[in-house]
Amino acid sequence: MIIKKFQAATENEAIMLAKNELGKDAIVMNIKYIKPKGIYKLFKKASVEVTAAVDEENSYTDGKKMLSEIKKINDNSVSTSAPVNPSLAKKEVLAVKKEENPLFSNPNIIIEPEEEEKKNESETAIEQRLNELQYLLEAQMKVKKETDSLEREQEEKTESKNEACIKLISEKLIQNEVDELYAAQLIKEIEKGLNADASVDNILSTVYQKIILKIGQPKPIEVEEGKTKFIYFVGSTGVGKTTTIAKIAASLKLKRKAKIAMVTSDTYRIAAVEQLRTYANILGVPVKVVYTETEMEDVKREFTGYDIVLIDTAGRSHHNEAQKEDIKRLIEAIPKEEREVYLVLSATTKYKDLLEIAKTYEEITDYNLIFTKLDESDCIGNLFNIKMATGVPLSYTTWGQNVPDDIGQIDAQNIAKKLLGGNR
Ligand SMILES: Nc1nc2c(ncn2[C@@H]2O[C@H](COP(=O)(O)OP(=O)(O)O)[C@@H](O)[C@H]2O)c(=O)[nH]1
Ligand SMILES: [Mg+2]
Repeated sequence: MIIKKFQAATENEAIMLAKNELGKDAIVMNIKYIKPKGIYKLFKKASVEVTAAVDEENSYTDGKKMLSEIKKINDNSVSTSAPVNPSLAKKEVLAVKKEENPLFSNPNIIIEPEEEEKKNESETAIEQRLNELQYLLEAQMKVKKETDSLEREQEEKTESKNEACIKLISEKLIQNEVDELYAAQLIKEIEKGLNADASVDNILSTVYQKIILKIGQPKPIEVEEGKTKFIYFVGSTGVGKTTTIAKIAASLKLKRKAKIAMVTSDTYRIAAVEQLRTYANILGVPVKVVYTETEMEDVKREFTGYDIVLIDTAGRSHHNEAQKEDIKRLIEAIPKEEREVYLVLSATTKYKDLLEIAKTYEEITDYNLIFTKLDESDCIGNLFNIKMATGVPLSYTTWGQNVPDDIGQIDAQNIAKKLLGGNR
């Protein structure tokens, strides 16, 4: 028996989702109406959660074969006869083409994107914390009001109530490592539009919405028909460039059916070339090693007709001028309109260093940002700080070593909730 929950705006939509995924034999076991609580009442609609079940034999249609083997490639210990956990079939699956690579035609190989489930769990936790913050703010405001002198003018009182609430929100942002400068900037911008008698709900949701606007829409890698895009990944050694390339390649290939090739210029360590080659082999995509920028001509010729060429680079020192020139030449070997650059930054790096790296790469090229290792850092204030400092588009975040699961497009709502909702 497979039991799964589906959420949608209406009961019918949720049942349709269940039938689409679990097949026509799915049985609805429970229907729950979910009303958003606390601050979420303001900007979230009520939804319906349907719990549906189906017998295992009926669960997935042909072609929805799965691939879990890829998860082991971080260890470089891939084997086509890896043991299989049948319970993984409970999860959502990705359709995989049975071509190019023997792994893809192995019916025993399972892919298990648990992302959604994990995200839901962590979102509930964040929502709880955000509600806690709201209650805390309200409680503190109440105490303040009670201790205010009765003789004071009403107008003065409401003004100081807003100020006190804003101060607490600002403290929360700073506690989550938002730079004081940007916290102050954010507050200044929202203060102007607030009524003197704004509720705590109202102030909190205004800040929340402002943060979302500041973070902006994600800028992911898009496949454009009839065009080969050359995507460079730059950044310091160990931040997760190669792993991120593997995650993106898997996602573009499996979900978007894109024709992918890989290139590495990280020839300083044999292990680095081998790491990329392993991922490329598993995904069944070609890989080419380049030693100088002149070889990018061969890359262009060889990969004509491909959708996306993902280019791994060596993590060079951003202090070293000669190395900066190397990377600049490599990038400029591809015309501007055919290339994109993604600067990979780790959430575990100190803000001062992140800022310096971001500024150095600004001198080399235009870029988009990827933040890795969110799982290793409690505070994501740095992500917000770097966005505010550079103004460049944010694209992806990664939160673990698992290929291909632990990556997603920047989720502004989630980040705003984390910035406001505490860091436990
Ligand atoms: N915890 C965690 N580890 C990661 C993440 N991304 C990559 N790593 C690990 O960081 C290490 C360096 O990654 P790698 O891709 O080789 O970095 P590169 O030198 O920039 O290419 C490896 O052990 C990866 O598994 C992430 O999002 N979270
Ligand atoms: Mg690497």
